[in-house]
Amino acid sequence: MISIVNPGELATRREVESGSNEQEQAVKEILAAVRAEGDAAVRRLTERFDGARLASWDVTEAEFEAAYQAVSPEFVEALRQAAARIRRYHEKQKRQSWMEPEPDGTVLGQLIRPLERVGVYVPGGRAAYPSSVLMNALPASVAGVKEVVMVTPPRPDGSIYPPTLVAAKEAGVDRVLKMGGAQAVAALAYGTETVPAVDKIVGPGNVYVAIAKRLVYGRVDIDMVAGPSEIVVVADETAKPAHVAADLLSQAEHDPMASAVLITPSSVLAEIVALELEQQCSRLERKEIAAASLRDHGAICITQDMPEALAVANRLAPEHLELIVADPWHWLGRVKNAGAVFLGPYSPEPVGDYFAGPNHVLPTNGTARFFSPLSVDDFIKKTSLISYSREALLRDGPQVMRLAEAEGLGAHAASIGVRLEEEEENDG
Ligand code: HSO
Ligand code: ZN
Repeated sequence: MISIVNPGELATRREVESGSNEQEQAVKEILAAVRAEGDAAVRRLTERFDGARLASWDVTEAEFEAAYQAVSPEFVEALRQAAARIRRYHEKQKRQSWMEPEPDGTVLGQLIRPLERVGVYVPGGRAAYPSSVLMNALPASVAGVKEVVMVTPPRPDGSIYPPTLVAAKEAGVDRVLKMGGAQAVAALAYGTETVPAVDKIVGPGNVYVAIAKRLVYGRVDIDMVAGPSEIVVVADETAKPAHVAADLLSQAEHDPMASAVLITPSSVLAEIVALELEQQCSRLERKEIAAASLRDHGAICITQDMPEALAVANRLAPEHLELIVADPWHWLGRVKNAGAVFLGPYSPEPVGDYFAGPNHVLPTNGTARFFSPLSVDDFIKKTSLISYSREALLRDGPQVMRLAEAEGLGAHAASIGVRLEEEEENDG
């Protein structure tokens, strides 16, 4: 089922679908319709694509209450504990505004301000993960965003998957709107009679949602477009094969396009994990998905030694990297590219997907070379502060004028010059 390969045979990137021309054309038409007609277009498209006729798309308090009744109290409690841990972790990411006086009285600094309003897209159907609602909405709330608006496509009867609604409440989402697809992205980007325009749209969606986000980027900010899940496990002979196989399968079950790779210097471990994968996969509810993922995008890679294993992992730059080795903290020093690192035998990746605290929205498909996990930073912006003193302007003014003149920008030079001349007159 899974192939055993040499380091040289490992593919580093997968072709991820970015949408066809026809799909892009369809999305452009939807964006234009919502922009021109507002709510009427969203209503029409929701009927067409989701088969739902809605009196109102705002989820009411009564609907939230019904959602709580529909899930188990144990689920609510687990979600609450997860939310508390995620909140606490993200609190540590908050930055302070700063101001620094210089001896001459000049003050420079940086203001940190939250975005005013953010839209969180939550897919419908089976990909409606309550955990992702927490991971997208909580950092916004910690950043101090005034209003978090969530959109999610309704089921044909106009309802929303109850765990999604419970997660929205627990994450402090202010409004949940029953709309999805490119029309929901358009409504958030342009605003309609009833939907306020937001400053940023985050959250995963299907190819139409991804195209729509790409097209509205610039009018609003967007998060990166996440690809299928990935896991790389670097393990040595101290790792339990059953654990390694279970962890690989935990990501393989997400998507036939997901990728799960074991890198190990131990050929013995490699052989046993291959057998374990067969056995464990056959017992999974989602065995078809996991098997397709392992067959098409999975691999076990045998290396000479641990340094080579880490070098291969860095080349893959995986979304998730597990180090199940004798001294994981020692090898951490060699990790350059990974969205999240899981150290030691008691840190299976799902603990990070749901509970530990760090965000599970992570860079995929090799982009951990330059992208970071979703964080509070994604929901703030910075403003530079400059307050020059008289003394400083007299000192630096001539230099500024030289630079302006070299660029042929006389008005720039004059805005300095007029002040310097005035000061000279006053002195003389
Ligand atoms: N592993 C996924 C997140 C997720 N797993 C949600 C379960 N639910 C991408 O990091
Ligand atoms: Zn997962």
